[in-house]
Amino acid sequence: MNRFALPAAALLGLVVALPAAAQFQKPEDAVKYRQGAFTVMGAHFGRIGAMANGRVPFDAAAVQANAEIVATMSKLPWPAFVEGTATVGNTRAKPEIWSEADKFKAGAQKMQDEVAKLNAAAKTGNQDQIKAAFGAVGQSCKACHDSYRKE
Ligand code: ASC
Repeated sequence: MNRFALPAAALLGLVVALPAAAQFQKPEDAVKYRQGAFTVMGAHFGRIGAMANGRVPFDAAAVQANAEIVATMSKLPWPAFVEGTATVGNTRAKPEIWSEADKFKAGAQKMQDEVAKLNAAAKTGNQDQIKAAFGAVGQSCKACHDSYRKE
């Protein structure tokens, strides 16, 4: 391990643990951050979907690489749902995200859990397991979109 590895890990832990609002200079920055995280996650999830649905040939290594990225990205958007950012910029976030914070948090956790299972399935290379896990992740995405995202 190089001499920067430990301080870098400690810094990442600190950043993740900081209060949400303190991580963003402006409300707009929080909106852009969470949208960016979801965009990257969706792009890589979509590449797995193309293989799960047979639109492009199955490639176990590509599934693994994309699932790893989805797993990392799935952890990032949540601190960016800063209180008071339901009307900022072009957000489609509904106010229920904050008025039903416990339910929103549970949905976010469910998605991360299903993504972790997809990542585990990806490592097996088993297409049936990957397809099943892909479907469960998609449902967990949709559940929150239905309740907490505007049209
Ligand atoms: C995707 C993607 C989503 C989810 C959702 C599942 O590929 O970008 O937001 O699946 O459409 O219903």
